[in-house]
Parts: sequence; C-alpha cells; structure tokens
Amino acid sequence: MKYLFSIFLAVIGLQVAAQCDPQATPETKGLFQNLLILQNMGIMFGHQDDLAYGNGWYNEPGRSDIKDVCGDYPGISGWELGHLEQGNPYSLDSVYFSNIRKGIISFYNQGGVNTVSWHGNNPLTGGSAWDVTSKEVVASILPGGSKHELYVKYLDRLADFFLSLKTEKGTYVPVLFRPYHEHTGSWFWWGKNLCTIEQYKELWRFTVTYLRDEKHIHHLLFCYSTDRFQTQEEYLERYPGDDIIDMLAFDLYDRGPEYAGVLKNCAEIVSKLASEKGKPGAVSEAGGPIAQQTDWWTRLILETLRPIPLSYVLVWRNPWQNPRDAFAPFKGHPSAPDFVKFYQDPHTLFLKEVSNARVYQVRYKVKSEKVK
Ligand code: BMA
Repeated sequence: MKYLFSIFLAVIGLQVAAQCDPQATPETKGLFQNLLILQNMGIMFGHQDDLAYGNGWYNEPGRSDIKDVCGDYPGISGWELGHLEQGNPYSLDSVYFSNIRKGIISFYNQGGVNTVSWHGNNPLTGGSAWDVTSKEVVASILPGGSKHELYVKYLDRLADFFLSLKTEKGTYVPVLFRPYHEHTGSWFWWGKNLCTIEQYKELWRFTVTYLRDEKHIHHLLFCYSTDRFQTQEEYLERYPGDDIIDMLAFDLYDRGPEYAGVLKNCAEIVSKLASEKGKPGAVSEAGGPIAQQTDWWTRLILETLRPIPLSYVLVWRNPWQNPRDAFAPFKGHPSAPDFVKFYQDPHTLFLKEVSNARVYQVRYKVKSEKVK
C-alpha cells in the first residue's frame, strides 16, 4: 500500500515536469520514467563489469560474483568503453567490445539496466585518460580545435557501437551513458584544473548534440557525475544544462572514517537537486574496504542511503587477477554474509525486482506528447 501510494504520487508529480530527449525511443522514455518511480521505492544495486569477469574468472557467460554470493544479479550492470574510441577490439580492462555488446543486450532482455562509462584516451597527447600533462586537451577537441576531427572520429566509433545495441526484433537497447565523470577532481584530462568551466560544458554540449542530432541516437540517457563535493554550488559549477543531462550522480569511495557523513551529504544534495529537476539521481561509483569492514554493506551503504531517494548505487569492478582489489564480494569473501543481508533487505533492488518492475514500459505521456 505504501508503495502504491508513492507510485501514485510520483506519477502525478512527474507528469508535468519529467522528460528526457523528446525524441527518445519508447523504451528509453520508459526507463527514464521508471527510474524516477523506482527511486521512491528502493535503491538498485549495481556492479561494474559484473557479467564480464570476476574474482578468478573471465568471460564465463551467465556468471557473476554477485550471483555467486546472493543468487541474483545486480539490478544495474556497469560496462566500460575506454579504447573503443581507438578502434581497438577490447577495452582498457581487456573486455572484448563484441562481448560487451552481447552482455548489454542480454541483460536488457532479462529486464536489467545497463550503464556505460568511458575512460577514453587523451586525444591531444595520445596518452591515457589519466594523462594530465596538458591543459589544452579539451580546447583542442572543441569545434575549431586542432584535434576536433579526431574527436569526431572517436564519437563516430562510439556511435557505431551504440547503434549496434539492438535486440533481434530491432529495438535499440537503452543505456545510461556517463562520460567525463569525476571532473571535480583533476586526474583525468577533462578534470577541473585541466579546462575552464565553459570548455567543460561545451565538451558535453558538443558530445550530446553530435550523438543525438547528427548520429540520430535516441536511446541514451546522459549522466552527469562528479567526484566528492561539499555544496550544491560546487556540484553544479560545471553542469552543462537540463537539456543535455538526464541524470544526476556522483562517485564516492570510502577512504576513511568520514565516509558515512560525506556520503550522506552528497547523496542528500544530489537527491534534492535531482528531484527539483525531475531527473533520477544516483551514486554512480562507490567502493570501500570490505575485506576489513565486513559489515560495510549494511552498516555504511544501506543505513546511510536508506532514507534518501536515489536510483542506484554501483560498486566498482572485481579484477579477476587480484582479490584484494575487489569492490564487490565474491564466493567466500569475508563480507559475503553481510552482503546477503544487504540483498535480503526490502530496500535494495536486484535483477528480480527490477525485471518485475518492467522498467522499459512507458508509464505516462508528458504534455508536449499529448498535444501532437
Ligand atoms: C579504475 C581502475 C582501473 C580501470 C579503470 C577503468 O578505477 O579500476 O584499473 O582501468 O577504472 O575501468
């Protein structure tokens, strides 16, 4: 009953405001609407590269460290496109793009949500995403810049990939696309000290309009995601605009005892802003010392985030070579028992719940669509 009431409120409240790309495919509009509705009912759990590899294994179709621990898959699955822009066959984390494509389509067919990050190489120096030796990179790829054509080629490769995300029936698979993340820090070439506010916003604006208007891609929801921040002003300083961004998020890793407090503050600010803008909000990356703090899942993540409406919290990858770097539990991990409690809590949403919620189904028409 409580849930029905919040769905009702959410739907009524959203009819006026909430809209993504007006030309978005029905499944993408449906996803946008359902993310808004679901975040009032619980929080989806996500894991990066969950279906690609895990602790001690690589590319075993159907396998997932999360499923090994709790019997279900995450509600949202993270994927990485770094090096796709180079025309390489596999990502910087050694996952074949052909397998990423298959994984995204298959997870969609099971009713789950897919999100994509992009640690693209530095187009000016040819170095990695972490090459911060030049402050001219963003300027160089904007229209008129010396590397603009190269950047357009990068986007063309991304566009080809996005346009290949189609089911057997020819339906484009919606994806949450989260480029240029953690820009409030300065460890990527698009970071705060590496470009001006205007250049960063222009980078987003060019990227989104190119993919949407020139390449006719209408199955992406664009996600803006900072690193840690203290105030709403700081969070919004480089925000490119409501017509460009569909979803508000932040990344926050546990680096000490202040974590719960900082997480709460960031989550409250993003949740409030997202609700004011009629957009979903999320913790787009998280991770903590789960091998030592074995109750991290319930004590820190769940307790902090429970009262705050957010669409998902995604933890980073489990590299197959090194159990100490795992951000999620795997079979036999010391935090696995606590993770099972986290899974069992009604507030967390895994694939079973997300697929039952039919998140690609359109729930309401917005005004502009009725008038047509
Ligand atoms: C980082 C690390 C790297 C990885 C990159 C992109 O946080 O996990 O090893 O290459 O993300 O996924």
